[in-house]
Amino acid sequence: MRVLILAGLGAASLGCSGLLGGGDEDEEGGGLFGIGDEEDGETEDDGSADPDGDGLSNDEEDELGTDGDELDSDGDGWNDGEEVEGNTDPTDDESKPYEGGWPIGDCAKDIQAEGYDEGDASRDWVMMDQFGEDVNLHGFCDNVVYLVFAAFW
Ligand SMILES: [Ca+2]
Ligand SMILES: [Ca+2]
Ligand SMILES: [Ca+2]
Repeated sequence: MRVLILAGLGAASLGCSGLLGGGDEDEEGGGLFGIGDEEDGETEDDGSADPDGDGLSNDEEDELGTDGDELDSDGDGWNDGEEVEGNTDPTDDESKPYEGGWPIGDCAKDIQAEGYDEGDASRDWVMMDQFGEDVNLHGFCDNVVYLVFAAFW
């Protein structure tokens, strides 16, 4: 009877070791049994994984030309996912979301400027806002823009 109990504990111990083992090496220093070596089975080769946590999968990062291991590929202070959501270029540090809070329209890159006559799609131009940030007219393409001009002599 006593021999059977010991044999049962031995089998249970081997079962736990097998479940938690996860590999021969502790790759990320998570301690015994390989805990933390991989998050939810994600690996860098997994196209649907997001190892840098920017909200973009490895496949999306490949398509955009961004770094799948870098939260902010162009170093402009905005992470790649925020840039895609904000319709800016995550590979261009000059292109970033408008800090004044106004969303940049997805249509900004599709505008065909015609000129300055009545009914024309205006050429794009840049002005500085109250925060000292450059603002492009075409960035507001999804919105009604009310322009006020004045001249003084
Ligand atoms: Ca990512
Ligand atoms: Ca960025
Ligand atoms: Ca950018």
